Amino acid sequence: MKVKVFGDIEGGLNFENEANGKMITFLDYGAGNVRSLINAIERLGETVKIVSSGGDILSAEKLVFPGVGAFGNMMRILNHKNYVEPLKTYLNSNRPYFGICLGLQALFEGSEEAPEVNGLGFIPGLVKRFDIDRSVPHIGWNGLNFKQSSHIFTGLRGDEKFYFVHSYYVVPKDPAVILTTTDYGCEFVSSIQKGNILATQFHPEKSGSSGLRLLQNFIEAAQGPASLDFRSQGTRLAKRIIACLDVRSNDQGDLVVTKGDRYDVRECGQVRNLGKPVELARRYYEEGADEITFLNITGFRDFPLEDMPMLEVLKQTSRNVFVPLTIGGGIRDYTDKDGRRYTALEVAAEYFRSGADKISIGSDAVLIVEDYVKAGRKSGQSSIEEISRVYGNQAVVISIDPRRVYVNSPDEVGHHAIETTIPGPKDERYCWYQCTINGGREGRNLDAVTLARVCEQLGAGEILLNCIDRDGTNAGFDLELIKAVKKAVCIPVIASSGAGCAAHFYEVFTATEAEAALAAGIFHRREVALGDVKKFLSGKVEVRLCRP
Ligand code: 1PR
Repeated sequence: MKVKVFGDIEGGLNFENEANGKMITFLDYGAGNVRSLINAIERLGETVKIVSSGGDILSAEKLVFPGVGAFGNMMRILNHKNYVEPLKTYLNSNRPYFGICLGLQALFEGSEEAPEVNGLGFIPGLVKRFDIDRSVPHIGWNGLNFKQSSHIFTGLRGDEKFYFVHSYYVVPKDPAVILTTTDYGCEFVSSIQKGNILATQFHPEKSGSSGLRLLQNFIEAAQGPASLDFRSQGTRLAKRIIACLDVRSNDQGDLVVTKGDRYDVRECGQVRNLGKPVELARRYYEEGADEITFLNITGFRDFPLEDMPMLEVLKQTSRNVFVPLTIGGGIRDYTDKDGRRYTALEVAAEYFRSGADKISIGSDAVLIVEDYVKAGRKSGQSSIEEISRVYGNQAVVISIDPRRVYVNSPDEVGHHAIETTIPGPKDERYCWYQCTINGGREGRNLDAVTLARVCEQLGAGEILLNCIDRDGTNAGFDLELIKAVKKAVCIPVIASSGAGCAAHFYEVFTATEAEAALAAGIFHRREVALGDVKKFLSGKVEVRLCRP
């Protein structure tokens, strides 16, 4: 470790330097997961110094500015901390700068996301929202069309993919600054360079070994060949393969990865133990997982901020795993035994600080939507609204745990019912998908389609669509459920539950428009390796293949 955490100032991480030598100055304005980027830089052997005053910016040798969250919030904090003028001075001095995501957007004059706030104005142009016939946010692994050469591409092949997560993109007035573009419903600018000022819309710290290489090139000012293809061939967003780790304490008190059969995780009375969370996450990263999801499956009855091992799992995982991490379980308002009230936002903040890129909300989302349906309007204060306001929509995933309820006619219930090709036990031809809470223990009077639709309106950025009927069965994904939910929302949908072989992934990606597919049991039991799923899909479906 080159840095030591000793506190927490205004929501940001505060680090004390322990070593001299090469120093990367790091601008953390206190939103989202910056731990991963610090871990990535340390992994490359560097020391990180966190900016705590405008003077730190002015004296920096190399400045890295990661941005997560919302443009307006970011600029307000930069203004409040008096960082804007030092940043402008630093940029004008042409010293090395690496901006990531909002750290790219901040360089521009302003953004449609917050028209009332000025950007740094270093690069003439604006930031615009995607207006495309595709799911927004643009989430996942996409490629680069190279417009010019740069030392940051040294050693990279031309066809590698990087992790994007954003709803806005930059439009520079001067095309000479464009390094790469990416295609997603339109061709947008995915990285820029002006002298020593570099910035990417994608997240190198979340882009596996390709991203680490790019960061290393920036840090070392690398010189050397890159096998780049300057013919613009177009890029495609990859379908994501996600490994899911359901985590809980077993009867001996050890935190284990478990796996249910239709949500029942016990076998002969004992909680199934399929491995250790940190080790398994690392294995899946090395096998090529595009994301890792941890679900604290007893979070509904425990309080996550007292569940330090889970936070520790995230911290340890983010040291070695450089793809996005999602964490779910217990994200809701909570009052502890001493009567202190914690908001869901505070719980989420702790997860982000510990290394999560996204949080997923299960039970609380159902209760929020029930209230919304009853009141006929938004409260403006739900966990979904509050967390997405501070950390951005892309950081909020809704985990749905539905089960089929069969009916003879769609008019029999006031829910979104579908005609099904899998008839019910009494030969019923219709079903609706009932939402459940508390790990499937309690069914509610709400259907999954309505839940997904309302959560999108409240600010959720993605749907993790489980299915209790298929969970742990190896029978394949519930395609009818996925199609019904996908049709109702514009945000990405992760298909989950039931994967039993590589062909099931092909099926879900060709029969539905799901952007990602998640599996647990087949990977934990080593029935199919994650890398083999990718190999099977390669050439048939766009996937990210890892660097050897
Ligand atoms: O309600 O906000 O506290 O969140 C709790 C979270 O824990 C929810 O996301 C809920 O889905 C999850 N959860 C609760 N109980 C269980 C359980 O299994 N008893 N796990 C549970 C849900 C479902 C999937 C699973 C896929 C793939 N696990 O995530 O990984 O079904 O499995 P497969 O490939 O083996 O078929 P809150």
